[in-house]
Amino acid sequence: NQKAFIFDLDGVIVDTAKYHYLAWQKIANRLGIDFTHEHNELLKGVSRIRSLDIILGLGHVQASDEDKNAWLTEKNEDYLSFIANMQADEILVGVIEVLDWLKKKDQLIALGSASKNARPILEKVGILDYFDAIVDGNDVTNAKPDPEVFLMAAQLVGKPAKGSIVFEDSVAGLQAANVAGMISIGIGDKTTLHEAQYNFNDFTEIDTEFLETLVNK
Ligand code: G16
Ligand code: MG
Repeated sequence: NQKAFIFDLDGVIVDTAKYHYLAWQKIANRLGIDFTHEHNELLKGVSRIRSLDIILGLGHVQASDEDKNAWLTEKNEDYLSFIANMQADEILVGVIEVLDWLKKKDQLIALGSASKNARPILEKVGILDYFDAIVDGNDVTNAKPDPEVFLMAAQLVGKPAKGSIVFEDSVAGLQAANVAGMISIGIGDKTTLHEAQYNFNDFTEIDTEFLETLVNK
């Protein structure tokens, strides 16, 4: 048996949410918008442009397209400087063990991320070669919770949606996986991620016995 195992990036493979937060906070603060860690939860799995709209909405700030474009560019430049020196030690716990097991069992591994910076991040942390397919924010037209990103990933590795597995840390991402008819696995807080079919706090809680059942489903 061979299945497509599709991984989200931010919050699943690496903890880049903190860098997104720092970059957005700088812009929010300048505009006098209070942008807390709780607010940052709203941006998980959400595209860059939609993230800015959410932040501006929090502060009831109206802006021209010109201003918005300038802020989007600034945010990404700051984000790029934060991720510039990322290394393997920023891979979240248990991820490598799961990737290694899947490779050993000849399973298909794909990335399904909203980020336009996904490839350079995988490269920096040294795990690009594990992936049989990568679908990121540059490839899709419809952002999560639209299932496009995951459907494209399964298609690229030649597997049907049914039986494909998605690891996600965001509500929007889990909704996308469920709409796609895939097996959704929430990584993180179970209460927030109650729409997942299975929940784990992190990858150290996922044992090979469970992975084996997914392969044989
Ligand atoms: C990620 C993050 C989001 C971020 C989005 C776009 O998605 O969770 O917070 O806004 O990518 O990132 P970028 O600005 O780098 O294109 P995912 O799907 O990997 O969790
Ligand atoms: Mg994520």
